Amino acid sequence: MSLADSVLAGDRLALARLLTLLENDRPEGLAALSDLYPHTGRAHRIGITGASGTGKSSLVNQLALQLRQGGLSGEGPPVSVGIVAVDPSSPFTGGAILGDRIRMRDLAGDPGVFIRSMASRGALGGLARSTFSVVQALDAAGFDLVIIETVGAGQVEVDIARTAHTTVVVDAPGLGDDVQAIKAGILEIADVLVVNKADLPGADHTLQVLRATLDMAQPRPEDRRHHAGEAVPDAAPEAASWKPPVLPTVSTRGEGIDELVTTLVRHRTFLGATGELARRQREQARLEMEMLLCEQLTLQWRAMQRDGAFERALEQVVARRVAPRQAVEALIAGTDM
Ligand SMILES: Nc1nc2c(ncn2[C@@H]2O[C@H](COP(=O)(O)OP(=O)(O)O)[C@@H](O)[C@H]2O)c(=O)[nH]1
Ligand SMILES: [Mg+2]
Repeated sequence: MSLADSVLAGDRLALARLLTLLENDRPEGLAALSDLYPHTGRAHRIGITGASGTGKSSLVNQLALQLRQGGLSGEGPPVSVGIVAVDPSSPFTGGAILGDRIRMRDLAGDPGVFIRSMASRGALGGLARSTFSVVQALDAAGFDLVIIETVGAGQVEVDIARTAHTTVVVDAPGLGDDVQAIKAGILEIADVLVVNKADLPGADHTLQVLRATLDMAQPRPEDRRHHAGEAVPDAAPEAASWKPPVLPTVSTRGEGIDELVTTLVRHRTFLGATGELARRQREQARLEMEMLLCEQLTLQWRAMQRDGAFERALEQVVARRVAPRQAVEALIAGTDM
């Protein structure tokens, strides 16, 4: 049986092997993923992002437990959950990953749950790209839900969050990062906001600040669609707008998780009913293709260059004799400097 067939048949060891191949950019992995791609598109992808220590991993743990026990409605059949934890701030296979494993121990041994931790890849964009691949593999493997936990710090994390259908931004009181989150442009990608650690003092204040900020920042639906570059002509305007709710949770005690699950289901319904789901899926495919195109073109171009041409051009730029744009134009034109 091929690797792709084993993954489709539900073989978890084969899935783990595939994910390792994908993380290491191995051709066998990429070939298997190409075979699996037609089987993707079924999972609902939920991105969970926010500053370190806000309680994202604890929240993911609770979400998964809830979904395994009561499904999407609280009393429905359990849904299977694939979890990808991405933490570029811990490039070593120590701390955060071990922490995630331990916190997610409640889920260990449940065949309906699969947890994968990913650390940073060296190459720029490498982490986002390998995360896309891992999420696709979990989708093809048949998980109903794929949860992607990222530390919302920079562009890479925002890119990763964009692979989600529903993005949950997690904040917590006392971290002073209400403003930081807004700076990072992270609020703009939030479909749902969670103020976790609602048991701590200051939680009400954080809830208020976020609600007020959203009221100010919320673009009108028309603007949103204009910004997205694609109209949704057949959707009624009122149905086409979604105001991100702000929900308090205490993930250490499992409080507020029911409401979060209900909201996630409601958002999924909204996406489907307004055509936004199809639009997001198209944008995701576009983002991934553009990323791959940049990467492949750069690799091809590098292979064609005379040895040291880039370094020589770099010297000229560092010495301020040539502007970066001029240097790049010369490199592409093949004029050595
Ligand atoms: N008081 C309180 N602590 C929490 C809550 N959720 C998580 N924590 C604690 O916050 C710390 C960071 O949690 P973690 O889930 O690793 O955060 P992450 O870095 O965002 O993934 C841990 O010590 C958790 O036990 C909560 O709702 N209330
Ligand atoms: Mg975490």
